Amino acid sequence: MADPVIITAAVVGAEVTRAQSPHVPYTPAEIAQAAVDAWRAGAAAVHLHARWPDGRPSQEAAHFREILDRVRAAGCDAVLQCSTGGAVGMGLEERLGSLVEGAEMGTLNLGTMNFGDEVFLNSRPDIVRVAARLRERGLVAECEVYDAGMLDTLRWLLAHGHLAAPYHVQFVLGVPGGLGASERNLRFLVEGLPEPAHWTAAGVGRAQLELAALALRLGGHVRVGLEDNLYLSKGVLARGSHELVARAVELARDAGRTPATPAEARRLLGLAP
Ligand code: KMH
Ligand code: ZN
Repeated sequence: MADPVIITAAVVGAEVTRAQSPHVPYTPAEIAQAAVDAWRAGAAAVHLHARWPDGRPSQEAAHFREILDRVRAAGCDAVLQCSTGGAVGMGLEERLGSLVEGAEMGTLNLGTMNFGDEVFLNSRPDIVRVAARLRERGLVAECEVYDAGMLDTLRWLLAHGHLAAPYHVQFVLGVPGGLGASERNLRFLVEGLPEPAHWTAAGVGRAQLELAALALRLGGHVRVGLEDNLYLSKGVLARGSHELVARAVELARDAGRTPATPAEARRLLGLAP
């Protein structure tokens, strides 16, 4: 019997804009509302970025604090995961501004890569620094893997004591510059995971729901939401990440998997109850 599936909602990233979809949340209030809506639709965890009110990416602690406070004030008990990736071009200390009180997980991006037409910088010393900060704050690392070699970096971190269980692996496939979102690629990555092998898959763009269906079949967890994909189906914009979460819930049921509650997600992720 496969584990319950943790559905993570990535409600806004650093790249999508209101010019692409009017449903992209910007202010802390809008982002918090998107997170709560996604939780109500069945997400057990939310992956969070922040924006300035004009839409520019922000890693300001004050923005993250406001988002987390609003989410909890709404009675939402979803697992709260803050991005340390931020946006391409940000400095490392700026990126770490997101790790505020109340966060439970933080992302750990496992390598430098082309990210569209830009370069997402994550040198090995910087990765070690982020891992140390997560450990100091008592946060579980969500290891973001965009390409196959990043799994070797994961193994290196583990072998050198920079990272230890509990940690979680997030395969983000389909970023232009990273590994494509194909079944062959996901199977290859899953086979290469070190133990304990807890993983989620996120497909970028139109691959999102297809990759979610595949991850469900392979026993993994899924991430959906506007950070990675704006469309519910061809030409139909999702009116929020909650619509994509609702679709992921249907796909889970079709695959014979039960959506995890936040309490179940915390148990699976090794987080405090
Ligand atoms: N915005 C991307 C450059 C993360 O959240 O840690 C990085 C990102 C990863 O979104
Ligand atoms: Zn992100």
